[in-house]
Amino acid sequence: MSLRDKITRGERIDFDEALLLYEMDFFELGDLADSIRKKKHGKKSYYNINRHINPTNVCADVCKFCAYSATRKNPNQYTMTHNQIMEIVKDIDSRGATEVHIVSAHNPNTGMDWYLEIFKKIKTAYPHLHVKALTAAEVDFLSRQYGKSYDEILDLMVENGVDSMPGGGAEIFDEKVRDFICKGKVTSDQWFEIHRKWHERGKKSNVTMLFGHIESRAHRIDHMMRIRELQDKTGGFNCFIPLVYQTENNYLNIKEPITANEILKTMAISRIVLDNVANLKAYWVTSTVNLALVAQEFGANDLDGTIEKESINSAAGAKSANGVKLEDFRALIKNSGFIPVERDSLYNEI
Ligand code: V47
Repeated sequence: MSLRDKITRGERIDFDEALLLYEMDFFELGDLADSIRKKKHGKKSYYNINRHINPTNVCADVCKFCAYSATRKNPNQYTMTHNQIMEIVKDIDSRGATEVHIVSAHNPNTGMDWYLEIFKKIKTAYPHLHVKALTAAEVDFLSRQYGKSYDEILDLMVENGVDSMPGGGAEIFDEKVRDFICKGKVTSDQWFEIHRKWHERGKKSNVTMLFGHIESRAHRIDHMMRIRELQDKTGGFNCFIPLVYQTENNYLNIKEPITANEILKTMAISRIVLDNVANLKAYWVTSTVNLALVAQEFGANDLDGTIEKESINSAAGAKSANGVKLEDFRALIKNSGFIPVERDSLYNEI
């Protein structure tokens, strides 16, 4: 049986087969991913009305790909007060947002309550807002910094009103690549341990992959395989988000950025390999809006959201600092031949 037939029949493929997909004709590969997308989601493309808040850029860890952290190339440190964060939340709530996505650097100076109590404040004032917050990298940082176990931190997150966890900090799971690009931060095993424990609490999370830097195709496939393995056990991942590495203002110093073809191939392959993860997000912030629209033909069924403000990827060159207008976003999805559908953070249609 050919690989194409195997995939068309819905059979699971292994590591070597997944790697072979990179050699397949570009449009044939896109067609295969698209047929899976159509079976699962038809022509619907999901988005949500959300706001990213990055409350501090002071960081105890050093990741070579990061342009956001203030301890490196960016001399402008900031740490928001809870009042400043609440002002932002008040504003977005009045304009119809359903989700706040809160991710910080690893700031050793704020105390643990600064990280956790803000969620309770948001939930108390806006119980209808979904709070997606704290990556596994932050959980690991808080655990190390304040001598608490992962279980204790995760329980505090639940108590304080965190609804789901974002997928950041995954980077590339291969240990050698990880050691080079972000040594000292949460390890791959720890990243999975934290998400497994979170899923065991009945909660959902996302998972990212940072690609287009020093990793090989095999590292990307390995990354996907590890995700598929945990998802078989817990079913807790809502969405896979391949993040395209942005080249500016960081220490990885990649001279040849990844091509659009390779990005689309990787999206399509992830749709095929991750047969147990329902949603594939083309995160327009790192892929550009135009390529995210094309990615809809290569398996992607989610375009994230309006975002409004974003600091991590835009620091490294992404053109995302001010988000995108809702009407423009819907029109773009429609004009590209898909049906824009607003979703909540757990992928219920609104
Ligand atoms: O973990 C850092 C990445 C991530 C760069 O869960 C970079 O819904 C590209 O995780 N080039 C944070 N990427 C963002 C993130 C995310 C984004 C959108 C949605 C969700 C979700 C999660 O940003 C970090 C890191 O992998 N990042 N530097 C860079 N130079």
